Amino acid sequence: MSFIDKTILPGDITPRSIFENRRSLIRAAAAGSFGAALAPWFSREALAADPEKLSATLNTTYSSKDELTPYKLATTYNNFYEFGTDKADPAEKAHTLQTRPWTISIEGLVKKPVTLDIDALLKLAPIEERIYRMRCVEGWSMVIPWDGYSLSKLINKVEPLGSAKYVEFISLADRKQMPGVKSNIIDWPYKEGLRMDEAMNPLTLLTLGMYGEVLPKQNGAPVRIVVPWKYGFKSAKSIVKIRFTEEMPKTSWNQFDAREYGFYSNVNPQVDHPRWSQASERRIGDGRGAFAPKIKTQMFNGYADQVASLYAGMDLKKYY
Ligand SMILES: Nc1nc2c(c(=O)[nH]1)N[C@H]1C(S)=C(S)[C@@H](COP(=O)(O)O)O[C@H]1N2
Ligand SMILES: [Mo]
Repeated sequence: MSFIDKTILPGDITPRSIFENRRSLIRAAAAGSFGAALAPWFSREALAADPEKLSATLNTTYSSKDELTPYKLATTYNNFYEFGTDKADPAEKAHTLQTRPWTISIEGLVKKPVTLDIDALLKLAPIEERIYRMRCVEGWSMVIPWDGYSLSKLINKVEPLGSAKYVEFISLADRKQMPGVKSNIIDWPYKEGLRMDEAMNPLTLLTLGMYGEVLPKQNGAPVRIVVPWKYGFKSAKSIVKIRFTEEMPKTSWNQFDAREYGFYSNVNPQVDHPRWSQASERRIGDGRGAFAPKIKTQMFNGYADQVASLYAGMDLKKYY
């Protein structure tokens, strides 16, 4: 099982779940309201019984002016394979995730390895809100106000050694809390990684909340990474470990299929996924659901000014 079921024919670039959602969207359209098609758990109350507010200041320098994806869609249309492969699974099933107590250990090639608990992370630096465009490798995108601070602030505290060239992010994998971990679609735990300069880029966000509240479980509570110029799968959820390494770390999707999911995975409309084009995307929740027209995908997801220099001289067709 991949992000897109391999039974889809090469010419059919419609993500299966969008296709399946069409039925309910058609029903909603017929009923004249979106609300008519909502599942019982599709309510704010069911999603976050007591959402904890975060005080965050909007960072206008790094924020997109695009229209926000409605909270309900951003929290009910998710990829979080630890809770199943259907877009609706995480919102339905992630309630079993225990987000407190939670610690994250920072280890490997650093002078000051440390284990921090979630409250320490919340206090480590002032929380900013960043409105980022997020582009999934499957061809859909969202615009989400994330709350957190640059990962570089945490990295600087642990003082990486000169030999540290990469950073590895490791998600929780606990069968007792995460029903999807019983299946072996990928080699758990979910692992992702960045080159050191990518991890230090101010856009790379250590993320503790969204829409001014602590992260909902389905979005990777209590702490995740967000890397807006890369395909969504680089933004690992519910992380428990950050490791500094000399070698390029093996990542879950790259191990699953190296031809389809490279290490860099920068959003690039000129480099097609082996089974579909990446030239355009559908913005989830622009009011037209699955019928949203395709919009052109931008190089580095529109963040070229901030990140293109990281890849100067690299053949991005080779290093996809
Ligand atoms: N641990 C973990 N992190 C993950 C995933 C996952 O399955 N497991 N899915 C990725 C993918 S493919 C995307 S598009 C984003 C989705 O984040 P969102 O649900 O908050 O929008 O999370 C990424 N991080
Ligand atoms: Mo994704």
